[in-house]
Amino acid sequence: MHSLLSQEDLAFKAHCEAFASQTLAPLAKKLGDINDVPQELRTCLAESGLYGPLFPEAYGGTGLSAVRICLAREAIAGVYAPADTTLAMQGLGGYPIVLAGNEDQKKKYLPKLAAGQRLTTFCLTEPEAGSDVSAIQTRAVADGDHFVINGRKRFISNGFSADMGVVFVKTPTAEKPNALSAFIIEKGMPGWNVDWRIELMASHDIVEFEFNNLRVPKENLLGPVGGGFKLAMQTLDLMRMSVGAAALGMARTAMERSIQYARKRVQFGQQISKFQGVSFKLAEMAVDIEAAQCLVYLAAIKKDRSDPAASLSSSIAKLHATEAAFRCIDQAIQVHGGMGVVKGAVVERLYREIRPLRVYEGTTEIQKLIIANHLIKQPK
Ligand code: COS
Repeated sequence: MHSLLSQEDLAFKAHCEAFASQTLAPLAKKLGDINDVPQELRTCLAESGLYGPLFPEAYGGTGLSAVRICLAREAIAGVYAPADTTLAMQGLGGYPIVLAGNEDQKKKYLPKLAAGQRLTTFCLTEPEAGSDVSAIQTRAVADGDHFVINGRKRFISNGFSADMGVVFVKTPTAEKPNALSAFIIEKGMPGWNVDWRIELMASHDIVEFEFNNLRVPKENLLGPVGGGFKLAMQTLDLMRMSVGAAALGMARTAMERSIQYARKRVQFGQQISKFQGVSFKLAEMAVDIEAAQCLVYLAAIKKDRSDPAASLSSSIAKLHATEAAFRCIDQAIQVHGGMGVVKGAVVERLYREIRPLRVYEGTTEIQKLIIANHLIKQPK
């Protein structure tokens, strides 16, 4: 598996793992369940070097690298999910600017995001537009040298803590009534309003925005009018594989904990790892994890090579890795028995944390739709 990665990527992987165990794990213990991004976590991530692969070198990053984004998420997600969410949101909110920003926008925003001085978010989902992105109802209307945005954006991760974001809104024209456009928005703009702090099954900074006459300068239009749908899809193409990487990290933590527990727990006069019913579960986890790792790394390598099949592979990796991780964590609880369902147990926490990954950035069913569309469209 490691032979898929370059020496430099392996060194980055080791760096991420050391950061996760030596710096992040103690901070996770101290901060516990959080539904915002406290300053300590901001500083810790800013100093970690993990934002680097999200941004080109010219704008303060270490060079865009899907492989390294995945390695970073794999290393930290099983240790502290809120840190992983913050890293992911910096990608979801930053990558549209990398892709479609003009020089002024890139210079203004990207170095601060790369340095972790500002946190960003990605405002796509709405109450009536989740899987069906084209059903977005939030609208932008031109008004002098501004656009005025009205509407609601639901399930916006890091929405409470974010200093800025990228929002996707309808900008209908006679020829394209469903055209979407993207804008860079900033906290403090008149009309930026967090209406509802949503509580999820696992702790998470996630909100619903109500944009009430949000006034956005025209220079904050990101890419062309009508270019929003493709920009959102291209961003998800990169980030979905990294959801798979996060799931992989969570599954690995669950397997490691299960191995430790099965070795030490004694029942019927022997370690439970000696029972096939238990050891086979560990074997099945290892198979699931290795397959997920292959798919995630393959998708990321394709992305970094600008292979047109990267979008298909990203959906395959996300689908398999999140489903496999859910199976692994469920089995990990089974191995732990009663101790697995005690509130605060690592596998209990992972069980709550993994579940949303099968939903967000496109449900498993949406990934199947995308995969099937690719297959059907492929020339014979
Ligand atoms: N990259 C570039 N362009 C893309 C693209 C991609 N990955 N996917 C689609 N497009 C283009 C298509 O080529 C098509 O272009 P033309 O109009 O020029 O032909 C256009 O976008 C519309 O594509 P399509 O007809 O496939 O759009 P649909 O409305 O059927 O939606 C899905 C497609 C379902 C794939 C999309 O809505 C989706 O990804 N939904 C899930 C959204 C999601 O992940 N939500 C979670 C929110 S983030 S937490």
